[in-house]
Amino acid sequence: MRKPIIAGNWKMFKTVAEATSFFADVKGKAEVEGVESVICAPFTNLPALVEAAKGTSIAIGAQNMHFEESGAFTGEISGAMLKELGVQYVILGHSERRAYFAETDEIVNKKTQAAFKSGLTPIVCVGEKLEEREAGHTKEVCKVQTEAALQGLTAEQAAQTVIAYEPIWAIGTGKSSTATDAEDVIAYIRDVVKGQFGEETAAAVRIQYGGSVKPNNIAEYMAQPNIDGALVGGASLEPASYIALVEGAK
Ligand code: G2H
Repeated sequence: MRKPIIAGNWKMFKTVAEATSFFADVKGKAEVEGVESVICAPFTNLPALVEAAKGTSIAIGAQNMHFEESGAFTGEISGAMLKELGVQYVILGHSERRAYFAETDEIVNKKTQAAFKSGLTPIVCVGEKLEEREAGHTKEVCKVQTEAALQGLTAEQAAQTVIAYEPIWAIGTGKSSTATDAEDVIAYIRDVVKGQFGEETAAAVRIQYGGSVKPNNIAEYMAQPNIDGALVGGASLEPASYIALVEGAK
């Protein structure tokens, strides 16, 4: 009953010309019935991608936004600005933003609430660092981050949120979490949502795995009962690879 969702996180890759060429290659192919396909691109690509995606089933997402609606925040973009373009999703609290741009759980929570206010669906990232994993704190870290990110939402909003479990040590390193390890943590995160919002919300919320997902390992993750798709960086940048990921999520 939960629709699988593949989201490409392009990070700081692709010019507008490269993005439109990519889209022309995946149009009609990275569109599989029963799978939601989302491309989260740099801000500069969003108008062209939203235009290109018209009439397709591919949704366009951003990778960040500010929590305020407007104001003196040089260099920032608001949820309303994204919504006006036709953007539907926004990645929030990615570990790269937490690590390099000092995003705290409190900031991620403000952004999650602001995303809903603007009519955007947040893809909220949680996940542990290598030292936290080695110290046996994986679940505790994910619990704290998940509860903080969802705090103040209605149960309905929480159910619509997409959570991406991304163990930081597996991001862009080629070291992926095994599917059974990822399932164990993701099932736990679902339990955390149950504690916070109840059984119905927990059963509805989609939880992705992220971290070195590739066409050759997507099936293993999708075979797990609690894994509802993937947030994919590197392997989402090539059209053939992105198409294979969407097909693999069926
Ligand atoms: C994790 C992931 C996408 P990659 O950051 O969010 O990237 O698939 O390159 O590990």
